[in-house]
Amino acid sequence: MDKLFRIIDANINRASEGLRVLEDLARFYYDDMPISERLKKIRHNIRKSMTDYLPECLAGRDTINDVGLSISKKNKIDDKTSLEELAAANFKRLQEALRTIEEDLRVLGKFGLSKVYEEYRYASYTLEKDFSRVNCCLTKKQKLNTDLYCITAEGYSCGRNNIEVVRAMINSGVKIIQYREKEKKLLQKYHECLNIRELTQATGVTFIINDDIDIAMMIKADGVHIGQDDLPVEKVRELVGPEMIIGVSTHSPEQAQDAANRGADYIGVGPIYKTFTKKDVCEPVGLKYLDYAVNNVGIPFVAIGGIKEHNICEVKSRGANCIAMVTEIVGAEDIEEKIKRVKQKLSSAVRDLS
Ligand code: TZP
Ligand code: MG
Repeated sequence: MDKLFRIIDANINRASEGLRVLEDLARFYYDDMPISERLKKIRHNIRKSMTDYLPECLAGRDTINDVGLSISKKNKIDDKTSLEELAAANFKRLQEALRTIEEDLRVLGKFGLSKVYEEYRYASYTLEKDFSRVNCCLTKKQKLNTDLYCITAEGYSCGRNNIEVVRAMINSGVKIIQYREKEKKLLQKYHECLNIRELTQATGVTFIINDDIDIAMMIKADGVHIGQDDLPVEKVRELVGPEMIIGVSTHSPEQAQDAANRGADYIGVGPIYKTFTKKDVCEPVGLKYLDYAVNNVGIPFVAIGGIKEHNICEVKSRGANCIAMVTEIVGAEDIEEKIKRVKQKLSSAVRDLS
């Protein structure tokens, strides 16, 4: 029976090591202390609950004579190519180890303690789900982390089609593109989006679709952008799932908080200045709402509306990290030159803290 303690000892170590890997990912990579603390608590409890049997565990330990040691050293399936894989493998390691402990304790007649380890295993399933949410949020934040957000509008593109315009945007290093077309038929929009998805996928550009949730899902866009009169954010989330970015246009602090509470990943803040590009848009909300967003909105936001090369520094220096433009880019004589100048202005603008 003491050999069972050898198994239990190995699995306590296995579970603790798996937890440590996950804990450090949560703490140092995802900057998520609550998840890291929950993992740490389980790690401590897994050891603490076995304190009474520590002598038996140590007596059973015999690493040098472990017949499986050379196999696990050579094992190639342990190679991980992504953090998702690393996390998944360590949660599996943890759950398998807990299951083994649980079963062996039962054979040893320690039913109460076995139940305790069963509880840890259940807790680990919930933690795995919460952990994947954190990973998903970071991935989305990284996809939104850029200074210039370009939006299509063929009617303002001086005879160029959306695909040509998108190519120019990508060539100039734009990292987020939104497809926005109010007049076209669904089928035509679908084909254009399919084409743009290929171009953006190949170049690592984030692709967001305005209004058409169905197209966004079909072509596996990175996100959808909706307005105040569209479906509620939480209902859109039910449709698109946790990984897709949801952006919401907002025009007031109340709308901003509402969108964030409902689970939007970012909001549009505007119109900052007068714009004629959007048909049913409200009067400019000006820099006041922008100031509010800079100081009070906990999710990423994009300043939009009437922003041009000549006023972009004003918006940037108020603290807007990401700025959206439609006509200034798509209507430029030379789109690539325009983006280059706008990007230079954005990188030279300094934050005005007065
Ligand atoms: N949402 C708020 S203002 C606006 C949208 C889509 C239009 C912005 O267009 P432009 O040409 O950059 O002023
Ligand atoms: Mg809309």
